[in-house]
Amino acid sequence: MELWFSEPHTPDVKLSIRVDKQLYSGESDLQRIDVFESPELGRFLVLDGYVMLTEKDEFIYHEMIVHVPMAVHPCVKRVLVIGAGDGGVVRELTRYPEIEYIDLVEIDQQVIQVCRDYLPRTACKLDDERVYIHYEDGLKFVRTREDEYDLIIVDSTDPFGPGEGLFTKEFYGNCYKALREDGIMVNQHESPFYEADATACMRAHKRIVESFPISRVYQAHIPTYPSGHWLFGFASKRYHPVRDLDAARWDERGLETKYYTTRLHMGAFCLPAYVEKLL
Ligand code: AG3
Repeated sequence: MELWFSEPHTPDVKLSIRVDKQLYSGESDLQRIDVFESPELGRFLVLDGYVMLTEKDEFIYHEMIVHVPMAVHPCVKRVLVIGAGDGGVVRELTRYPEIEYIDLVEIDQQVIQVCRDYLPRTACKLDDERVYIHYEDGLKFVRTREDEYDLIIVDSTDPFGPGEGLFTKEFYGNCYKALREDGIMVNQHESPFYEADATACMRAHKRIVESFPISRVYQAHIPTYPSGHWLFGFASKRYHPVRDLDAARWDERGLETKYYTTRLHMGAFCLPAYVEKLL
């Protein structure tokens, strides 16, 4: 018998992935957590029925959410990561020796445990000595911080359920306060393609525009997310994401990447006409 996992992307469109076996299934206090093994996409993590990552394409998301701000800011030492219990963001960040510490704020302890157990490729750097894990609501955590971080990365779920608060004006305002005078905030911004997602994404974008002097949107192609066309928000107090990109400095590091390049970085901020119109 064939086993398939399906995620509805709209009431009329689904993504289906053939599954070899289910490695984990459980309920935390906050959500349902599943991990499957699949022939085409490797292992994949599902929260409340939505695919969070697959081993085959997570590099795209994690490289784009980390290397874009890291190639712009001249010296990142203190980083706050919200969500991201799978460890993918932390894995990419720990490749930068100048980073002194990373506060990882994940609301669901069980997500981290399941990822440690079943997704070693993303969870592999969660024990790095610079990483401090806080099991807290990111919304509350940022309220208590001021003028501390060079970079905040918001790796949330979709804008409903446990991640909802991470798309609010209050949250973005507190992130602004928690950043130092030249800090950058990057967040995952959903897809512009299907109407319901696009509406959520535009609402969030408007709130960011109101909270930060510089705010731009960039894109990547992530095959397993709804429509495959994914956006990220870049919000900043001082640096412009393209004019302040120091490509020579980043290229000199010699970091090996599978998706991100400084050439692609510049193009990623050029958006399709229909997306420009939405913003
Ligand atoms: N966080 C954003 C995933 C959103 C996917 N949405 C969906 N499948 N409907 C990804 C976490 C990776 N660290």
